[in-house]
Amino acid sequence: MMGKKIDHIGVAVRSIKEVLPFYEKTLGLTFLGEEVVESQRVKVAFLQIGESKIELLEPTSNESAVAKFIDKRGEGIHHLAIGVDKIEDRIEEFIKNGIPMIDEAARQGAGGANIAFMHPKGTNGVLVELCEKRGGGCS
Ligand code: CMX
Repeated sequence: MMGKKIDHIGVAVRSIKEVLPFYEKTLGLTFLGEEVVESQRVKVAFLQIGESKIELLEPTSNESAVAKFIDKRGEGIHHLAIGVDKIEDRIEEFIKNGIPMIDEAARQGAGGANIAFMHPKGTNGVLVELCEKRGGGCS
């Protein structure tokens, strides 16, 4: 099987600070930390939920893909991240099978993980992230 588990679900928010009490206090999830991913123009925060995580995504610029998403659709579920092994092999397979990839090579995401996004036009409207951990987290 290609996917090992759901690594995380990405949720687009206007302000991590404003929504964090809902996830931490109301839902009782454990806050794992936050970081800025400059290349994606987002600040991210992770919360543990079982063996998976919720990733809150706050745009740091109006040019960010997440800012564009919130403008068009409002806050809400932004992407599904699937944990995989050998991400470069997975990407190669998908390209060979004509599946549209946003990233045709893995790049570095939050926590130093290797990630690649698949285009929602090839996945029935869901932005899917492939995520390979090399000791760190995924973004
Ligand atoms: N989920 C599902 N569909 C999405 C989407 C999302 N998150 N974001 C955009 N789309 C859809 C749009 O609704 C639109 O559909 P229609 O053509 O049917 O209207 C289509 O994709 C094109 O959207 P757009 O607003 O014109 O935006 P772009 O084409 O400029 O960009 C996308 C869309 C997915 C290629 C871009 O957002 C992208 O490259 N995303 C991957 C990177 C990313 O999201 N980074 C932020 C998170 C980083 C992290 O986790 O570290």
